[in-house]
Amino acid sequence: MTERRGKGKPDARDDGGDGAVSVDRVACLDSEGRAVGPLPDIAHDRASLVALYRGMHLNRAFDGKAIALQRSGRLGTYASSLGQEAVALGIASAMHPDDVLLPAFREHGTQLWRGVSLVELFLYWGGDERGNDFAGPREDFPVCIPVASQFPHAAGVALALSLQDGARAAVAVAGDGATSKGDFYEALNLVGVWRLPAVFVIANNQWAISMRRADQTAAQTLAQKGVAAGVPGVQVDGNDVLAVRQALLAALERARAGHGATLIEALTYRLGDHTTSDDASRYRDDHEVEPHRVEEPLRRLRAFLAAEHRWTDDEEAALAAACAAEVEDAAAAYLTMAPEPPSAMFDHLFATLPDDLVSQRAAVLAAAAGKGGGDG
Ligand SMILES: Cc1ncc(C[n+]2csc(CCOP(=O)(O)OP(=O)(O)O)c2C)c(N)n1
Ligand SMILES: [Mg+2]
Repeated sequence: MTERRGKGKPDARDDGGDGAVSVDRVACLDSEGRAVGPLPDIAHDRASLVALYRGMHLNRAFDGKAIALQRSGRLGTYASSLGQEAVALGIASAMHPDDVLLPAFREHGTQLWRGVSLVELFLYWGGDERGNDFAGPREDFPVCIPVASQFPHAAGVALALSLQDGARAAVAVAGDGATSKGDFYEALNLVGVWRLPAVFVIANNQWAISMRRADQTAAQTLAQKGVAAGVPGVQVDGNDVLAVRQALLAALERARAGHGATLIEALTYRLGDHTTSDDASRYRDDHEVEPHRVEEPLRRLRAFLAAEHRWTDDEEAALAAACAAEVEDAAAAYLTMAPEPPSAMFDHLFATLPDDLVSQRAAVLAAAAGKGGGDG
């Protein structure tokens, strides 16, 4: 692992702005999968690396199927994580099972690794609240669509965890655009001043829908946004799963030791559309995207596996086929499940329905019954 302190401008706005702030940057592998310095132990452990690689493959297979289902009218609007799989798996593989994840909406790979099932993910993206009631990590938060609102929640979770035995941490994930929100700054301030066991991960994929990173904020890096809150910020190569994992391990260790929160900016790129409702070609030239395809994380880890662990084409084909089959089976199971009645939107939100919503719930059911639906 290589750590550089304040050298160059790895993800800077190229405006020569003054007041540059030094941030560390973590990297393990270059885009061809070659070591850029001493590697962490996991790099020498074939089985663990293959497990990570499998997690990234499964993430990508899920993405592909989800988009196909949306295009054929069998899933709702979907947010792809194409190109961001190293962020997802780097986070997942560093966390303890009893840490608490507060994801945004592209952390499918993190959720899968932590035990959310493929069927539950399909259900969620199909608009079925049962997908958020996952059997696996019961204390993890569901997908968070309101941008940056997971950060105040994470501060609250971290406060609760700090009042317990201090052995657990809250990990919140969001995008570059989320760092422009008040929620982000307020939560960062709290986890800083109360030295809470929290890790805030920013998946900087360079775009917030159609807005470029450089048009979003004048900060030279997003990591340095921690400085004013007294929270150390670090940049990491977000296409390098080993580097993301190392950055998370260090931050989690710090949190568990009672030293407080860390802000991690993972530099990556959104290779796909913002969601299935978007058409990025309307605001982004393919020439810009092309070089980032070479940087993408699966290609990189595969190159390392081939060079250092004799990963073969046959093993690659078998792994891809196994992931595809797992996703197909889950999609088939999802498609055979009867949807919940429309009253489910009330039932999953409240333990006890407030009085003023009782009549609304009844009206929804009556309307559904009128259309041949019902509560059945
Ligand atoms: C509070 C709020 N405002 C606006 C939106 C609409 N919206 C959804 S995603 C998004 C951009 C998010 O960009 P970024 O934080 O970089 O995450 P990315 O989508 O790139 O992963 C916006 C504005 C929203 N979901 N929530
Ligand atoms: Mg973004």
